[in-house]
Amino acid sequence: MIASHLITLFALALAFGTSATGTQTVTPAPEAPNIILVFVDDMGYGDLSSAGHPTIRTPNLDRLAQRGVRMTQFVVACSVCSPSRAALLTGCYPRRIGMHKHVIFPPDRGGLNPSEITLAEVLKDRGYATACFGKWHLGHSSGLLPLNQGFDEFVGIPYSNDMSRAKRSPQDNYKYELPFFVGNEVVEWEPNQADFTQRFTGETIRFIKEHKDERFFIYLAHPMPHVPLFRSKSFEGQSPRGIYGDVIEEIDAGMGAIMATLEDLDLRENTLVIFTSDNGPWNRLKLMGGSAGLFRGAKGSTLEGGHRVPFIASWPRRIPEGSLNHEFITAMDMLPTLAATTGIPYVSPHQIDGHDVGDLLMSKEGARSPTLSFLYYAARGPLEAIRRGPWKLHLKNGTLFNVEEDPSEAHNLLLRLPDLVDGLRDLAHRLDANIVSEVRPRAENGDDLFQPAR
Ligand SMILES: [Ca+2]
Repeated sequence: MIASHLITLFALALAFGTSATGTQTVTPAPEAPNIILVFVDDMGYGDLSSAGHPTIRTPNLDRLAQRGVRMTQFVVACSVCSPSRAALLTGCYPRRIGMHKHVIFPPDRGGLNPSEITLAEVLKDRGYATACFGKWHLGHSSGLLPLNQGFDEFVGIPYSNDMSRAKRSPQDNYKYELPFFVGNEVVEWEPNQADFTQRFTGETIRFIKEHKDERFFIYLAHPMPHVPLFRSKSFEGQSPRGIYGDVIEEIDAGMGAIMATLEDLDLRENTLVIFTSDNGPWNRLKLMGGSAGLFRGAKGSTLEGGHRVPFIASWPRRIPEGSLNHEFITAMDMLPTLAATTGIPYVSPHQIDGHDVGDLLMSKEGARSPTLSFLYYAARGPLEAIRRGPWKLHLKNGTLFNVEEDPSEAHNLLLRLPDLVDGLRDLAHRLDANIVSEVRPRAENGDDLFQPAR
């Protein structure tokens, strides 16, 4: 008995170490998967044919869902780009890490603090080759780019594709040009955006081929369908939904090419592919924006349409085919969940907000959401709503909805359940105060980039 304990302890001592980033260095289990995390920009819950869109065709994404699970109650942590991406990659509320105040613009010298631990750093410490292709939007000063946050490779743009002179009239006199990066170097200014979807799909396929004998993690953050919309010649005028449909169909075709590459290399069975979006559709832009389906609200709103986005996960070795799961999960769950797929749970050296939801993705009998309460922070930072179980209270106007019975947030129950409203309001302020009391600062400028957080 004692001897076996000693052997176990010795084995653990060999398996664990601590890296420069402060995460555990762990040798992944033999069955640890490759991971491809696709995070498209501003695509709505209703923009897939499998979600009921009548005129956008997404056969490849529909097939991906058939070979995996669709989570119908997945939310992002913020309804705009930078905070949403910060939460996905760190497992934290943007508020906790100082990334809650709207998106990063070209003159901004700050960004995600390098002292935060990203999903890429966690997986890199577990032996993965890591790459970020597409849009970053977590800081573009030196020291804040993907190569400083755990990625071995970065090919893409540092912020949104509309922070550019493309499609702006000369009268606009827009000051900033869009740079295109390879690693830490700008290799182009004002790149041809019509190439974007194919280019980032191509980089993904190249990286898979180059690292087929290792484990890899690819974060494919397509800049589309954020406006201005662009697609390559061969997709022009293809979709009855117009240019927005063309753009989604090109992303879908790219997913088909990536999946075919995995099949060809015999990697499909042990690659976990996740497809989701950073926030709801930009419906202010009318036909240039997508659809949130039956949800009310859109990008920039704490109504469900801003936070609830498509979520598909496929890993043939572990996720039963054709699964549909209604449990509540969040983008902050991705870091602990994906880390745990490597065989050993992730123990963060500092407070994070996400949970390991692997049992839900894998449809384990009786598995329930570990997220008891979720706070909805507005695009510019303030707390606006709370969800607990099926209940969602909007703090500003005091509206209360049961978002499982009433996903469209159409039937306000405020007057029928006043005690519940008071309880939820108290809880929201208590949880928020807790986070605020432990805030870790974002990086503010070049000089401070490498200073510790506290
Ligand atoms: Ca976005």
